[in-house]
Amino acid sequence: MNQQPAMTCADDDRIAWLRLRSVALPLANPISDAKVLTGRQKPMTEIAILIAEIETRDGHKGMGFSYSKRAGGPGQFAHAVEIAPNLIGENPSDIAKLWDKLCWAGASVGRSGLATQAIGAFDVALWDLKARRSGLSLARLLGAQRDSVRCYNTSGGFLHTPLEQLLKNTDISREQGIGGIKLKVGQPDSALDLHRVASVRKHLGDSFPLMVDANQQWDRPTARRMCRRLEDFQLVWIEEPLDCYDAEGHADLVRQFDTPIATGEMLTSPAEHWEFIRQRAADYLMPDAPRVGGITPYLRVQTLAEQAGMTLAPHFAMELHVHLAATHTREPWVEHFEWLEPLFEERLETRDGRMLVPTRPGLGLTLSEQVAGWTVQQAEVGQRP
Ligand code: SMN
Ligand code: MG
Repeated sequence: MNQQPAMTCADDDRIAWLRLRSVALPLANPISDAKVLTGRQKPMTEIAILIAEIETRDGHKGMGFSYSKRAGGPGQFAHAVEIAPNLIGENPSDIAKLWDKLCWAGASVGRSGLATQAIGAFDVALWDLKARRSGLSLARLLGAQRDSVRCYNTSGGFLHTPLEQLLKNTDISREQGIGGIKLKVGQPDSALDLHRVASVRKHLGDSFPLMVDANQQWDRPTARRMCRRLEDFQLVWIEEPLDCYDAEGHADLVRQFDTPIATGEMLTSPAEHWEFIRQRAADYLMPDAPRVGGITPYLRVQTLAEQAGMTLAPHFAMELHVHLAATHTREPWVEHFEWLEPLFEERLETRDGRMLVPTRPGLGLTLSEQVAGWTVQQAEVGQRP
C-alpha cells in the first residue's frame, strides 16, 4: 500500500512571525480630482502602502496590504505595529476571530477608518495564506462565479488631464483590452465638464461603457441638475455626485434618474455601507476592501449589498478586488488602475473588455525588489521559522 505522506494537521499550525512595512509608492504624475480642484485636497504624488507579511511555524506564508492617500500612512503603520503581537501563537485559519481580536485590541480608536485599515493588511495576509496553503487562488477559495470580470480604467481620466490627452488615454485603454472608461467631473465650470463628457462619448461611440466620477463635489441642487444633463450620455453610472455620507441625497438621485448612481469608496466599515444599503442609496456599491478593514468585512458588505439588489464595483486595488469580484452574484465592474503594479512582480491580464482572474495560489502576488527602496519604516514581531 502506498505510504501516504505524514499529514501535519494544518490546524496545529500557528502564526510565528510578522513583518510590517510602510512603503511610500511614488506616482508617475501628480493627479487631481474634484477634491483637489476645489481646494479640499492637494494633488496626489504618492500612496502610503502598509504591507503585512505573516509566516507560520510550518512555513506557510501570506502577504496583505492596505493603503492611505495623502495622510494616514504613518498612523496605519503605528497602529499595526501596536496590535501585531496579538497574532503571535494564534491559528492562522481563525481569520474572523483574529479580525475581532485585533479590533478589540484597538477598540478605543474605533471600528472604522485608520484603525481597521491597519487590521485590513493582516486580514488580507491571512486570507492569502489560507488560499496559498490550499493551493487555490483566493477567488477559488471563496467560490468563484467567473474566470474574468468586466473592467474599466480611471487613471487616464483625471481632471488635470487635457482633453486631447484624455482622448488618447481612452484609445490606450481600449488597445489594452479594457472594457470601460471613467472620466472625472466636478470642476467649478460644469459647462466644461459637459463638454469633456460629450467629447469622450463622441470619441468612444454610443455603446462603449462610460462612467463619470464627481468625487463628492456637488450639493444636492447641483447634483440633480448635473444628473439631468448627464442623462443624455448613456452612462454606466454617475459616481459620488454628493458627499460620501449623504445616503438620503444619493437615494433621492437613485429614485429620480435613469442613469445608475455609484458610491461607497470612502466608506470605512460595514456599518457605514449598511446605511447606504438600507436606504437603497446606490445602484452600484463600491466597497474598498483595504478601506473597510480587509476581506472579512468586505465579504459582509458584499452579502448585504447583493441581498438588496445592488451590483458591486469595488474601488481601486484591482490586484485584490479582481479575486473578490470573481465571486459576486451579478456581473461586477473592476476598476483598472496601474498605480500599484510596481509593488508586484506579476501583472494582471486584460482582454476583450475583461480582466482575467489569476489562478496562482492566494492573491498570486510576489513583492517586487523595488519595495525595499520605497520602505520608510518596518517592524518585525515574533521569531521567523
Ligand atoms: C479616485 C481614485 C484615486 C484617486 C483619486 C480618486 C476615485 C476613484 O475616486 O473612483 O477611483
Ligand atoms: Mg471614485
